[in-house]
Amino acid sequence: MKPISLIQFLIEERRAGHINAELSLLIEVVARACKRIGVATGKGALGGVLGNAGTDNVQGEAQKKLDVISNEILLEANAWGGQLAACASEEMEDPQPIPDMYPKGNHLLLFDPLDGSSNIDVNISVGTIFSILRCPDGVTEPKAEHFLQPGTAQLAAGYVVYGPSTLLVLTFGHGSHEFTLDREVGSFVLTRRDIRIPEETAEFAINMSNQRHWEAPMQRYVGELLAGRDGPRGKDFNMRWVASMVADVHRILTRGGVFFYPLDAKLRAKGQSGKLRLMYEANPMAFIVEQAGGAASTGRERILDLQPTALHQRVPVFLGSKKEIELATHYHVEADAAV
Ligand code: P6P
Repeated sequence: MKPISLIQFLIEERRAGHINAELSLLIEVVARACKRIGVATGKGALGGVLGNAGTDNVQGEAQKKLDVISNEILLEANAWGGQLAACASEEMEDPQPIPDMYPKGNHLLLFDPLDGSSNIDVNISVGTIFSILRCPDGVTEPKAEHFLQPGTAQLAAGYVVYGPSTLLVLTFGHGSHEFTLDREVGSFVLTRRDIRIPEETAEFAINMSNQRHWEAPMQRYVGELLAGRDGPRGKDFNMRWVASMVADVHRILTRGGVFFYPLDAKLRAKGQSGKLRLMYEANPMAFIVEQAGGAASTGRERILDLQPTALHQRVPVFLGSKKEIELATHYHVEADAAV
């Protein structure tokens, strides 16, 4: 059977009552903007856009030129469509309102325009992560507090990974689905419907260089994986760490696995409650992973249940194959209870 395009898929989902016309159109606009981001990142050195922009983002991190370009592409693409009331981005301190000359809609869009951008200059896959919320009724000038909704309130979430192929993974609460960009035609084509993450795995992703800073339950859990078949788990584990969340998460959605960015003593010393951001990294990825049969926690509680307190707040992230996330979370909860 001929594979269907993103647009046809969205129309079918509208007929099924899983999505409304405004949200469907918003997803198409974001997907189209991501195609443009893919073109910009794909030019590499030829595009004159590698390297640092010479500015820092709200996180105090040096911005890559492509961070700024990707952010602009998403803002421009979403300004005139009429589906949004405002946007929020990792690259901007405050939400960006829709310009007055355009109609406003009932949605809020949050994004990390180019996650993993430190990998661009070494030609490793990077990606865009986005989350869509409903704008509270009667709010015409959304402020940061209007974005502070728990992950369970997300209407849709997705990422685009700019790798050997450009892939969009999308959920709006009825499974997680993968689309591959047909670069000759310029459209996303459905390549995996209703992705399922295996509940078991033998592959984990974590930045091992932080091991000495981890909390005891994290040391215990990873120590058991490293002990392999001679240890309590009775099997050998493999390790991957791309240092590009979108690439690591996509591998997990493709063949299972677990991803950890735990809170550790190094982050605590900086006064941070994690490395990754809740609103536009952890929440959208948690929604996608749960819809694919996986699990996502902070090591102590379900990510999607968290009540956000700040637009750029950071959280620990454990996500992937359900049984492993449940075990790692159990070790942390058990350790807390023993205190
Ligand atoms: P580290 C990229 O900067 C990022 O936000 C995620 O994409 C990635 O998983 C993580 O940070 C990598 O962090 O400390 O290993 O460089």
